[in-house]
Amino acid sequence: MNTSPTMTLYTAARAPNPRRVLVFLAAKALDPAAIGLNIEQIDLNTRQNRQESYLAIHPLGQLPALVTAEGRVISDSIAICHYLESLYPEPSLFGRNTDEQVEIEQYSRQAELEVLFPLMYAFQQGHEFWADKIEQVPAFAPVARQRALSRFDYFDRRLSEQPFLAGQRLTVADITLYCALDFGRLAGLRVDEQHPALLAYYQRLHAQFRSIV
Ligand SMILES: N[C@@H](CCC(=O)N[C@@H](CS)C(=O)NCC(=O)O)C(=O)O
Repeated sequence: MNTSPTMTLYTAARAPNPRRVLVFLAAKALDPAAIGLNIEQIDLNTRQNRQESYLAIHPLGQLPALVTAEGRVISDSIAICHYLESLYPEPSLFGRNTDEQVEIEQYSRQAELEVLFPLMYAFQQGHEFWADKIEQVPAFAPVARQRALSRFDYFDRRLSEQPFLAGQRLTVADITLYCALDFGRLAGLRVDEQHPALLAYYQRLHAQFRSIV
């Protein structure tokens, strides 16, 4: 067992994109310490992500970022997940063949673009956490929330047909949708009984991943 950290993952508590990586690790049953992965918390509240020391790692000042054992910086959550999948291929969360990969990519992008990103905008534009950090346009928050909500019917239908977005097993697409739905609690949009299959799916994944923040 490797016990000395060789990689560093920069993360921020409760932020959905770094959480995607942490949930990805958990879904692969990878213990960060056991694989030599050091987890470093960056405080978004004190704008630690905008300090020179962090900007030297990720020039956009975003979380997550991974510094590999070779010193390479990977500065996007899904790119980091791809890298981790290359190191630890099983269970495959990106798909084992072209058919699976295409299906997973489609639902990953839809979960990200149609639910996660609108909820991130709703949070940034409407939540007091961001009030002293960016110039907010609060009227945009409900518009963005409505955009995410308008996609729930689509995902609810899909999940009434099978347990996971891309079929019978959990993939990276589910990790994105779960992290988005859970982040909805902060962004002011909760999935409820109007979308029973989506709600049951969220509760199932939440039971598994609620402690990963
Ligand atoms: N596409 C990027 C988005 C990263 C992102 O927007 N991260 C947020 C946290 S969830 C962040 O760092 N926000 C702080 C800021 O932009 O100042 C990824 O998935 O890694």
